Amino acid sequence: MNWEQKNSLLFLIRFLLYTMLLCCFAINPAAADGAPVGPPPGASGGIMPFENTDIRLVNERIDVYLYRGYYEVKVEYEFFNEGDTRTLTIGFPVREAHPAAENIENFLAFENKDNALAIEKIESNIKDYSHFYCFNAIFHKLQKKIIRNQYSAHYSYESSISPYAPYDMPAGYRGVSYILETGAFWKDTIKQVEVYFHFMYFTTDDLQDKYDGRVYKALYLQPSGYEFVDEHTMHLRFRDIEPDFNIELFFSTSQPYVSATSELREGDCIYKAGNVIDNEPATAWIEGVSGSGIDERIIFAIGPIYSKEPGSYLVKKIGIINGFCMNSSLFYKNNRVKKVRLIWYSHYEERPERAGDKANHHEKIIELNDTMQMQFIEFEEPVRIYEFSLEILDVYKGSVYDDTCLSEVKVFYHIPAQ
Ligand SMILES: [Ca+2]
Ligand SMILES: [Ca+2]
Repeated sequence: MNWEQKNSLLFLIRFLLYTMLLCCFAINPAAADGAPVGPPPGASGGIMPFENTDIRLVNERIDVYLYRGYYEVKVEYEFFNEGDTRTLTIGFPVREAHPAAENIENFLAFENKDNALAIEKIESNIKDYSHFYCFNAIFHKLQKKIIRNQYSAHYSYESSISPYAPYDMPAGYRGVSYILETGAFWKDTIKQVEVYFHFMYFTTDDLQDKYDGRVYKALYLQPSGYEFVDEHTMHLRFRDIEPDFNIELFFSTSQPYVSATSELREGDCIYKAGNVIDNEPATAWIEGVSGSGIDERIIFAIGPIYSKEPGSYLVKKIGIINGFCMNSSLFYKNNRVKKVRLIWYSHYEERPERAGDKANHHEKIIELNDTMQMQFIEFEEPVRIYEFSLEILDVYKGSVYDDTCLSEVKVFYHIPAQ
């Protein structure tokens, strides 16, 4: 590797401040902006970033894709070399993960269009960083260069209250972080940094404040100043910055946990309860008892299920796609729900079915339409729901099968005004 060295008192002071800052944020597995790296002066083994005086990081775009069990990050850097042609080792530092979270996986680097660069994992010389993913890139004199990185990572503390959290968070939050500070090792300021968070398995509607005696925000982003581009995309922009901060996102969705009193099995295929929350009308929950499935129930736990704390959500309406909506032929061959009992509990109880707390138990009987469109159970005022179930009371008979189906159930939450 072609190492470069630069060492000034000023740089060391800044570097110390910078590593101190990192310690404060050591809560997530995180990767950072690629920085020019080299061996530290007078030390053997390990590497650390150094200040670069020729190459400017002009623009940077960070796309974070939030999936159910992990997230994926894609970064595109646009560099401009104001000096002579040189080969530089760029290091992407990886922070030691919180023990509850896993580290970064599948790290890749590309230059120009799709030219993959060889990656070498090198020990870090910096406290809190376990190693750097390094690759070499040639920067030609007075030339623009595009470099892309991508990796996947696991969310931090999705199921417990973290003692490391920067503010009080109840259980069930997911954390994502990206260290922007290392971008400051390039020459001058970064002209523009754009960050997009893509919600791949939920929408802004699913972001939900939590209540358990107090209110916890569903979305916490540092720094603030985001905007929603659409219901799946959040955007942040910085102009002309020498980054001295990092990006920290915590979010809480209210994806229900679904179960049912029975599920139809046909060979390897299970028409499981979870099919009603996959945002796919072509998949359905089908009751698994002989006959029409009267009295069978599908149950939605929407409260913070990992928590022993009482908690609940404010629900404004529940959307239902009736029947088996893969196509209209299957819709009419199978039963559809005609009458349903909605039962809900406002707060957590050890055994809600048998509980004697009448104030916590609510129900409502609803007639559903025989249609493939989404229909709604609306509440006059938002109601507090910890858990609810739908019980089949009557059906529209199918022309072929005596199996009752539901394709989708979507909970619409009340989001309080700011
Ligand atoms: Ca479905
Ligand atoms: Ca049946």
